[in-house]
Amino acid sequence: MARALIALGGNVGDVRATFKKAIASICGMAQGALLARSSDYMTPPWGEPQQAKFVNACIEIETGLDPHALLFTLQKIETKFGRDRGHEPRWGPRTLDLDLIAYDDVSMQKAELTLPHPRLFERAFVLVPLAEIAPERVIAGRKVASALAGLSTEGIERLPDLG
Ligand code: PH2
Ligand code: MG
Ligand code: MG
Repeated sequence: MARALIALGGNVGDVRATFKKAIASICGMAQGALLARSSDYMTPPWGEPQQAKFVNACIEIETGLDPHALLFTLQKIETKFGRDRGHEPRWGPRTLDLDLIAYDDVSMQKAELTLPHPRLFERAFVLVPLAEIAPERVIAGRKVASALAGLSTEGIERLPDLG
């Protein structure tokens, strides 16, 4: 079994309800188990500021799938929850985005999949939830908590747990 870190994001619909169902789908479809789940965070939109705030979170799972099979599974789950990759602007609004951040210590650069995620260290909306569940994790030679210390977290708010 491998361990994978996955970032969740969305800003269309009831995103927190979508996350709950999507996490159950991920665990079912990835022959996996949920090892950790961060809180949900409200985050200012990055890339394209003229849109609703996002909700972001991170999870760690154990999975029997290889990286490509896991990526394909995450894309299927995005589609199931209303994502339409063919008809959406690059940094625009979406119901559900599932990004594979890291898979064990695998490093790969393929057109369809780069591991660890190449833009991880630019994005406080990924590092804040990630630091909640894996502050000591070293990814691409950098400790998550220290990578976060170098970024602005302005406007990022932890949301209270849903009952
Ligand atoms: N995802 C995007 C574009 N911008 N901004 C935040 N805060 N969080 C996201 O998950 C996000 C974004 C497109 O995938
Ligand atoms: Mg993303
Ligand atoms: Mg994505």
